[in-house]
Amino acid sequence: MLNLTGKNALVTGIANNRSIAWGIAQQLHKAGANLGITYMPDERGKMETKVAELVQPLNPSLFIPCNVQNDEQIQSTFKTVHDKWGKLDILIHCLAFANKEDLSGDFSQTSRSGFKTALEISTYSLVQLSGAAKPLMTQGGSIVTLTYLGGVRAIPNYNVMGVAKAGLEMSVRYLAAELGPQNIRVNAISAGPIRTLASSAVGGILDMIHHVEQVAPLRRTVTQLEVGNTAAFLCSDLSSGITGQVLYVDAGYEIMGM
Ligand code: NAD
Ligand code: 0WE
Repeated sequence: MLNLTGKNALVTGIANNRSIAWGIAQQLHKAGANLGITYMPDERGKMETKVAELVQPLNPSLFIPCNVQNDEQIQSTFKTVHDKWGKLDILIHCLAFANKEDLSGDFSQTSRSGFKTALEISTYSLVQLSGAAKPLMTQGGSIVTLTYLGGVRAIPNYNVMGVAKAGLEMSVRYLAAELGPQNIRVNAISAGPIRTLASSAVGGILDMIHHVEQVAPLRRTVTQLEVGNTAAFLCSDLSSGITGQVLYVDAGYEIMGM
């Protein structure tokens, strides 16, 4: 049975009720995990209010601002986890960002600063959060991140985010190799396209979803809750032998050649 009672889970990346991280948080809660939620702070505190209201039914015992571009916020996030929980069992990394101008047009025109931004927020953040989580995962642990097929195939307009996801997937392997001896497992879920805040800001996402509905073996897209169930599996003892892997939760789309 999938049982996460007694497990402390830190979930990043909830922006609204369409976020993949929200689907994951709900399934971890359902499996009995004790939740800590981080959110991306903004000047007016709108995000804090919105996310706090959304997650309230899941009774999170921690609610912490954490912009991954800010070293102090990362440090203080894990200090809070240490002080309030003592140990951490589960880390969900569910965030990405590239400048909008770098998600269309010619990849060769990506600026140095746009390349840096995408890889800092979308790739380096997994390395940094994992490094901070490592000393707190004293009873082993599970780290799960979200990736996309655009990290292994050239998908129109995904551009610099594809490079960031390729780096993310390789970071999963190096982290798994490093943290395995401490019984910390590190895996990625490669989700098919889902309408979220991030994806809806991308031109042509509806056409992509329509394409997947025609081609994927299951003839549909996947939901945030399906991704959440796979995340719960990867965080549970049911997956105790799996580490360093990229699991496709994409209605089978990845296997198709045409
Ligand atoms: P989303 O917009 O709901 O989530 C993205 C999150 O990233 C937001 O919560 C945002 O606040 C956070 N974020 C951005 N910059 C940040 C920073 N500097 N510090 C901290 N947090 C920051 O969109 P989503 O689609 O749920 O994306 C979540 C993850 O899923 C991403 O890694 C994305 O690449 C991946 N993914 C999405 C899809 C899809 O089609 N939606 C498919 C495969 C993988
Ligand atoms: O990883 C993603 C989304 C990543 C993303 C989206 C945005 C839009 C708004 C990162 N940064 C930003 N920055 C913004 O300003 N996905 C897997 C969803 C997605 O994004 C695409 C896709 C798909 C699918 C972009 C181009 C083509 C396909």
